[in-house]
Amino acid sequence: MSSAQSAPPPLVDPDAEGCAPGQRRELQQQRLGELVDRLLRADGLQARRLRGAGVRAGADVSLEDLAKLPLVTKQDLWEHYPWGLIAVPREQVVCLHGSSGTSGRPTLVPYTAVDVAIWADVMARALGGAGANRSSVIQVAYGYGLFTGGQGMHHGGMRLGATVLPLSAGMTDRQLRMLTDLRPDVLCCTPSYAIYLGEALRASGVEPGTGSLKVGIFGAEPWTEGMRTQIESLLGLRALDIYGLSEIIGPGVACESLDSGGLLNVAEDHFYVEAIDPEGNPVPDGTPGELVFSTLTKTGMPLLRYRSGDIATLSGPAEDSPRTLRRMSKLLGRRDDMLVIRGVNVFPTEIEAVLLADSRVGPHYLIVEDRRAPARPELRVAVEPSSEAVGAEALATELGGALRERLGVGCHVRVVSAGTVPRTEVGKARRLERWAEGDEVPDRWRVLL
Ligand code: DLL
Repeated sequence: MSSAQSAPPPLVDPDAEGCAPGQRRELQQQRLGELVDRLLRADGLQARRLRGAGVRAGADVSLEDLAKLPLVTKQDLWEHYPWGLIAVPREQVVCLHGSSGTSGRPTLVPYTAVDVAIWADVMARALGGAGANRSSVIQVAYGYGLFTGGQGMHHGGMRLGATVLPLSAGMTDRQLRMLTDLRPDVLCCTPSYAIYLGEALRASGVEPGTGSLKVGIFGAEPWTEGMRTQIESLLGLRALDIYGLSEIIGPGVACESLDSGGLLNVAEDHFYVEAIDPEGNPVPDGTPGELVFSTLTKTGMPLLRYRSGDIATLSGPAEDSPRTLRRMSKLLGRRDDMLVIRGVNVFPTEIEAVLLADSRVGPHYLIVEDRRAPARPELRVAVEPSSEAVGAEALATELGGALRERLGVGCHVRVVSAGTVPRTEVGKARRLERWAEGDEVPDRWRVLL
């Protein structure tokens, strides 16, 4: 770890992270042309759509006109399962990764050696921006497997020259043992597992701040500023956000650094980012929009204008930082997670922000969108008290009031006994349930009615 956390951590790749924005734009323009040429040569779905839009060569396309080009969606990838929109001969594919997805069918993504090298580079930058260096020991508690979390951190840590401890997710006793025996300074895992681990650490008698950890790099699922505070106090470290998606590369598409002012630096020399409204029009910086990425340099499954479904705001680089990359906010939600309750748009993250701002609420909770009576959709929230001393009735009433004020819509809050909400040890937390017309409410959730 860099010893002085107040000084910005040094750039791992100064040309890429610190060049003048105008110079980067020229590089992006050149790479965009090369990407379009690669897609046209591959002669697949994206080439057909490009030709349909009148594009005959990379030279026809400019960054200014990008918004006029066709978009690619997850549906397109599913329709080309299992090899996706592969653009190279199969022999050039060195590995596949992907995500299990909520609708059953995984999204698989083929990587070439070039792609893995890009991934290692952007992940080394992410780790460096968090203060890690060659002497760091990085405990990787993201899952290893098809999921990109473990492997992405692993590639980046090795590229940085640090020592990687590939524990994967779960087996909490072993995680605690390694924290004690090897004294890692960097922890990488999902934010929900960070809380789980922090609670386990505390239960084992270790006081926060007395351990070796200095920074944690948490992502792969939504988490709020409230969770950040909770994780920092449980684990005694600085908690940073990292964002990515398998379709684009995995983790490392964007990441917070110690000096990025709470926003995430986008690796925009490799992944050009746009934010669009539901009609597909670009939104100005600072306005929430759906993130759309173009993989300027990837070769296995290059994507032009991939709709991520993720909502965030974009902004320029941090002032006074050597990093000149554009930044994105923490994710505000997903296009398809947006709940419309009696005409009011609600993102689960807004509910979480209210819950986690109240110290009487424990870290495990569940949000239910109840549409069993389609004409009268309801929001239900189950929370666990943070201690036995908490008065359940008063908490439920006060949270109900705070939620109505924040969301503009009423919400049924139930305080359930500790241990009722399912825990996440491995994989991503599920904090949102949806009940549709005709659904039976599972027995364990009758308490919510
Ligand atoms: O979750 C890649 C990743 C691994 C990111 C480890 C960070 C750390 P997928 O499994 O394909 O890839 O899921 C991608 O997860 O579209 C977001 O909706 C969500 N997501 C990823 N990072 C964040 C984050 C990995 N920091 C999907 N905050 C994305 C909120 C996130 N949601």
